[in-house]
Amino acid sequence: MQGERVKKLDVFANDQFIAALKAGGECCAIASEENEDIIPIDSEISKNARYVVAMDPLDGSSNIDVNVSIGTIFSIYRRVSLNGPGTHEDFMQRGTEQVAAGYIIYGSSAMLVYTTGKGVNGFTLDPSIGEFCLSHPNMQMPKDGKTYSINEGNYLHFPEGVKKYIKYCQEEDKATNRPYSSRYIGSGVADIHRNLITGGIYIYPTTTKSPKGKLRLLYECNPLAFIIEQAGGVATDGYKRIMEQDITELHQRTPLFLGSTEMMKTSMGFMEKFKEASV
Ligand code: FDP
Repeated sequence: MQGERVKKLDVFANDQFIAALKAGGECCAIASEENEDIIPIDSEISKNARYVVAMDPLDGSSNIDVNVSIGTIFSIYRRVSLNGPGTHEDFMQRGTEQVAAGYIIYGSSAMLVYTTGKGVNGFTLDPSIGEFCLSHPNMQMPKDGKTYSINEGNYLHFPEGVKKYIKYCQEEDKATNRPYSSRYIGSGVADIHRNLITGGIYIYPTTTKSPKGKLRLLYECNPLAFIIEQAGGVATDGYKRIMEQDITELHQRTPLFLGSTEMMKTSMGFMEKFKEASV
């Protein structure tokens, strides 16, 4: 490599997105999974910037080295601070305040899935012109599905409602198309993108080891929830809507249940029914 330093892809992606956002002039602060604190932008070009961006520059990090689909997730808020570089407070807004959100999935093609709160559109990268072109207008999540996505290796540590729901998914029942298929890539974007297109449910619950869940509210769950709701699906923490959660920390965690309306209804029914057993 003739003296060049080789960076891990997630660090490289973070640097690239930060540089692009700083050069754009629309963004006055960035919050990233890769940075402990916010990155305020203090430059001439950004002095009238009205937005802040929260991002997970490369989601699914365990899949980077094994050539499996990974993604980028982002969320855009209007600043609440008045002027100058953005502040921590600009990010302490509920998911319902998002102006726009999206993800890019790097799979058999690269695709941008994006919402501004008026439905969801998908754009596929045409490498010959270097542009994302509208390929999936008005994406709608099927109301029901037969795929469940969860890291079943953690089964013993799941809340009782999740354990019972997994057993329900595995039972035979012709009328409801069960048993369902289990599909878990381990890249949130890839699992959720598949379920958005074909119908399904993605669950990352609390575990006895991670009592607050694993995923991050600001730059993973809120943007994904915004997209899924806009496509006609549902996103909760097992009980309550993700986008209505209060946020007090940049890297706050939350359990996530997200998917087709009917599957969400059933899984949340199990959570409610076995609430006591999990406490
Ligand atoms: P990763 O830690 O590999 O970045 O964002 C967190 C995330 O991936 C999600 O993309 C993925 O769905 C989940 O964690 C995988 O976690 P487990 O390995 O615990 O299943």
